[in-house]
Amino acid sequence: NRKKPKVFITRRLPDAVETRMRELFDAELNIDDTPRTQPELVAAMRSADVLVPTVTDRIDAALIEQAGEQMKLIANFGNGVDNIDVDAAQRKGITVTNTPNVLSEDTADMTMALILAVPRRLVEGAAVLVSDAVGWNGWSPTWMLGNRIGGKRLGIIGMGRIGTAVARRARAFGLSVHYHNRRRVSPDTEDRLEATYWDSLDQMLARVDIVSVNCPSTPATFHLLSARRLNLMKPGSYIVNTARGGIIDEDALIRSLQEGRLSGAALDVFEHEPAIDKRLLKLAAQHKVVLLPHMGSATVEGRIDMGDKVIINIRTFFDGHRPPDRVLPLKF
Ligand code: 8YV
Repeated sequence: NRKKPKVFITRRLPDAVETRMRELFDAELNIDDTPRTQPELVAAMRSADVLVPTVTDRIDAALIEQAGEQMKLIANFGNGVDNIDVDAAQRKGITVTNTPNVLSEDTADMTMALILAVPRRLVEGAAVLVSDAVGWNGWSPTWMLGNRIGGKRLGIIGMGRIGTAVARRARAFGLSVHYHNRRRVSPDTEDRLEATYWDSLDQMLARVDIVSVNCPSTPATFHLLSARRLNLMKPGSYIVNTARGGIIDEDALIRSLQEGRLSGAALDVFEHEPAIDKRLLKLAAQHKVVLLPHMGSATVEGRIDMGDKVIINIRTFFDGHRPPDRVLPLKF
């Protein structure tokens, strides 16, 4: 009977996941869900065998350096690993895993909702009926007109699992799919999605009507949508971001929106999350942007699936095998 691994979980997880974690591991939960402080994380790195962080925990090189001998695995509860210094972990002999696949469809659903949100004035329309304060005088042929989605060109940045799921949905809505990616996807996938590959992001940006950001946040994608690139976009075009805030130069985006060069944006993620730039709130009040508080993958089913993945990664690792969702340091 082996000793159960000591697993330190930084945030509250769904009940079913926590119950299973407690059965299988010597699990330290975070019942009141207050984000762990840096000293608490240091203590965990020094005493636990496994750390289960989320997007809200910064697991940087300085923290990883302080890990004790027994710390073997950082099993991220999340797909994106931009919160973890994977290189530093590898140097220290610590394995890193994430939770891919299980959240792609939910994130793509939310991306599709955001693709529709500004052009079809979804939030603006709903706001009319949210209280008696605004009031509705009734339908008219020119009431609340938005813009048609069908027939427009969608440019997807990052054609991985989530990008592909977005492309499938977009096709069903009559959008044509264009994409930019480090690598071209297989000819089969391109055929299935009737997707056009752009080796040059600059050229794609100049030709599409809607841009959807679906790539990981890495040093190479930081401010990928820079002021210069935002300027290349067609006047009146529209940006959706369900990936990470820092991929877009948020200050430059705000200026383009204020100056009316871009017609709108729908953002689920922000550069300085959870702080939101006040200028974005003002643009939201004017219905030029729709803002969501990082909800892309937030479904009950998805969170349980993510928890199951974390558990499988931990169990496989302690059974002496390579965990299914091992993350390797990025190569450029
Ligand atoms: C979660 C996400 O909100 O997985 C990701 O990369 O952004 C979302 O699924 C969060 O990361 C959970 O840690």
